[in-house]
Amino acid sequence: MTFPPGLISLLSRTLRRGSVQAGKLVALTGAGVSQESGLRTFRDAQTGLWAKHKPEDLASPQAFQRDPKLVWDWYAWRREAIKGARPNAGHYALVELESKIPQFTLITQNVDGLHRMAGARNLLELHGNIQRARCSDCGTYAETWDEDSESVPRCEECDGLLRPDVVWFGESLPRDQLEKAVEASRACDIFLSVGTSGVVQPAASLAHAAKNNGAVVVEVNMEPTPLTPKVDFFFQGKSGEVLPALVKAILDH
Ligand code: BJW
Ligand code: ZN
Repeated sequence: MTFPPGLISLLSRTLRRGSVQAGKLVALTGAGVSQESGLRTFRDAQTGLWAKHKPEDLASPQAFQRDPKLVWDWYAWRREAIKGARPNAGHYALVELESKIPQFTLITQNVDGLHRMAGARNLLELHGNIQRARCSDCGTYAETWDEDSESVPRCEECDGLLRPDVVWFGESLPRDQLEKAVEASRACDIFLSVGTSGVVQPAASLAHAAKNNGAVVVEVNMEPTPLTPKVDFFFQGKSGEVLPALVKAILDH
């Protein structure tokens, strides 16, 4: 895979090099990055028991209110799939970039924890983490719960229903994570959008905030997205192949 020399020289200016002020890089990831770890992307067709449900109809407070058991079971099913998943070459390429770039921020919409498992450190999780649960009434975090229970597990403090600690449609994102993400996106020199359909707000607006503040925007995706016409560089392909090749090109520069 070859990359435009102009982009590679721009990217190499973010590397740690003596005392010269290095450029800032922000990477935003979505479910496509975990696809090569065997996890289905959010908007992929669901299989088996879940084929008749649209993910958008399950990931909401209204769905949980209507049928808490259905929503809890969907997340339990997804947690089970994530249990066996391991980070892939795309996750590790981003960790390698982080080790070489002093001003690197990774923003993820993924709730699967694979970036952290790969070793990412300066990581902002915008949509929470599927491995955690909290009370839907009092907000207390639960350390453990009975996954095989016939009903939705309950809070030890107030007996409220437990829910996954993720951000559903219509809910606010964790304020500190979002503020840091907006700040980093506005201040960066290069913004890399990887494996996201770019339709869910406010995450989707980060690339535009970066662009409006003068950053070069680079996209990696299997398919064009609504962001593609606005980016400076678009690489069509799997993140587990494109990202390692891009990192190699920068480090060989
Ligand atoms: C590969 C690949 C490979 C495949 N390599 N690529 C402004 C305008 C209109 C609406 C709104 C607005 N502001 C807010 C809203 C409402 C709403 C929203 O955005 N709706 C849109 C759908 C229209 N946003 C919200 O409600 C947010 N809250 C909020 O803003 O609060 C204030 C507010 C509320 C209401 C009104 C106004 C203000 C909260 C959003 C929370 C999103 N939560 C979810 C669920 C998390 C838990 C769970 O996982 O169940 O987060 S939804 C889902 O989408 C999940 C994802 O993180 C997120 C993004 O999806 P992602 O990652 O992009 O995945 P996919 O599947 O869509 O795409 C995968 C991509 O990968 C594809 O492009 C493939 O081609 C590609 N790919 N394999 C590279 N190997
Ligand atoms: Zn409670």
